[in-house]
Amino acid sequence: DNLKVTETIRLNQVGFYPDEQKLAVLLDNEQAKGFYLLDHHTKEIVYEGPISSKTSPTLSGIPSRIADFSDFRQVGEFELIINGLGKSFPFQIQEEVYAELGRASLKAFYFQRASTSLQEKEAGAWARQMGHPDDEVRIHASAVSENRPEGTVLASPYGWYDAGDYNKYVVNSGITVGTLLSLYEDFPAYFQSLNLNIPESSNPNPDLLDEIRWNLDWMLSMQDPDDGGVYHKLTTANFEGMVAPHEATNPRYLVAKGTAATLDFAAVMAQAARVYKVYHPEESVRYLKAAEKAWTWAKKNPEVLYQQNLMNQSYDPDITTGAYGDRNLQDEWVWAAAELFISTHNLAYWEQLENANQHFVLPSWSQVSWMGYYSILRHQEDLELISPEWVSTLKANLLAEARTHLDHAEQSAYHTPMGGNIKDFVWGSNAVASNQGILLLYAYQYSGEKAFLAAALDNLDYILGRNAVNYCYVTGFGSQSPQHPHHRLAASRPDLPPLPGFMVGGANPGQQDGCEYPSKIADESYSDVTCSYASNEIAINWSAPFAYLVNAVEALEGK
Ligand code: 9MR
Repeated sequence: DNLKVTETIRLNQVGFYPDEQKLAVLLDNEQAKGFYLLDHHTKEIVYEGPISSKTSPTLSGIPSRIADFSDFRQVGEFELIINGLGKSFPFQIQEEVYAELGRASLKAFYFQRASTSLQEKEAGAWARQMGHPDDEVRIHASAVSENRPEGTVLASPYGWYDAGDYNKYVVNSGITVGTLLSLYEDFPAYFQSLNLNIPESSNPNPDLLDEIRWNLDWMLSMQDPDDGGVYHKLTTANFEGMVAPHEATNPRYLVAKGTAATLDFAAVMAQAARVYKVYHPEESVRYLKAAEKAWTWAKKNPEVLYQQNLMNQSYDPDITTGAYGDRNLQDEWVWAAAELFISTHNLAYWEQLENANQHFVLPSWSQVSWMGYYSILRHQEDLELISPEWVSTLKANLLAEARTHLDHAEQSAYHTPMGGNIKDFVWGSNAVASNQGILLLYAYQYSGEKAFLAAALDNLDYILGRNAVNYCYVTGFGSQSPQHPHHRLAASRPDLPPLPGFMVGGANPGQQDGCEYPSKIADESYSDVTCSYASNEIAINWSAPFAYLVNAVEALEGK
């Protein structure tokens, strides 16, 4: 019992399914040959196994070896011991081992709600006053039009705070909502009974759909009803201090309409139109009209890029918050056309898709073509109009890309697809790991090959602790998780633990925040300090793919 936890053993700090792969990684130059598992409560030895003889170096050059206990299927709580080194963090082996994590990852969106107070019944210790009513938002000089001249004040309430900051950005909201609606469309049965304990939980509709509506309602108000164009963002001129929502009261503005925001809006509204048809038929009609109107605006304004620095030179006030300034909109056209085509079967949208680039590109806020392609594959049976060759090219591209990730897992020090390419370590790298996981789950479902499911779980293991920093990157879960996320809701309540269920951005050698980091190595570039917005912020577009991965795995595995 006097064994100390050792930093040399890295594993998923939450746990494993009884019937799936279970790996730990040992980082050490020594000669340990074997490991054993202890029951965390009785301290009995329940399993013994060898450590692999094969080593592969980490990015910092330490040899890593694998302890594989996949064939240990007993449920309970355990720790892994290596004689002479110490023990691992404790972990569970259970059916539904990620059920609570899955709910928390979605409840996180409720915590991000703008324009409302949170009550103790739902928010517990994190109950808070109403902030950002957004009932009087000013039109920014970059957004004035004939129908909305200078001095216009509008209401644009609700929505989720984007991230650690309190602004609301359509482009980033777009991929977030698209990812969550896709989660629902892929596993509708799972969400019929999933209770998130939100204010709408007592109504008969799935809580996930109620939560998403909070943001859809806001997005609708970002469209100019006269011409269908969509404003890029609703924001203060500059980032506010690390204060509570009700203390962040600087004026907020609707900023410039743009084609990226308008197409992302069109995609999301078209998808929402079909998802909400049964639950909210009238809203569904509204969503589709909004989507079509946005498309029409985009057709007339196909290349209006959001260029924050250039365009604000002559504007007052200057806007310095998140830019989400995409320079290439080909993928936004694909996503919008795909969702509109699926929801309407109108051939005009198919024409936009027919000759589009079908190469696989991992989704991110600026790369959304595969948001559309995933949807087409999901609905392929209802779309007789499409040529079978076109669909099989898509599927082949998806599977080929997924296979490269199997190779990456084989070769990498942590046995994870994540990090197989050094370029995976961007700002928000944990969302890269999550989105790779989503790709791998699709590959599993389209091929039936279990290796893809195992690789998706490898990336989940990465996020939950089998990584170069020994962190479970999700607040409130695991033995060592972020304590100081760059998150105004958390930083303004230093008396409380961080709000739970949020995955932070993760390792990012760019280190653009200039904070102190423990290392310059790509996968070690993580710093658990409030200062570090480039590695330790939370964001809705990272929460969404993480929530997809965890909940999809539960939906597929759950008994
Ligand atoms: O996630 C965004 C990342 O891809 C960009 O490199 C970075 C710098 O522009 O911005 C990130 O998004 C931030 C946004 O601009 C403002 N809210 C917080 C977001 C997460 O850090």
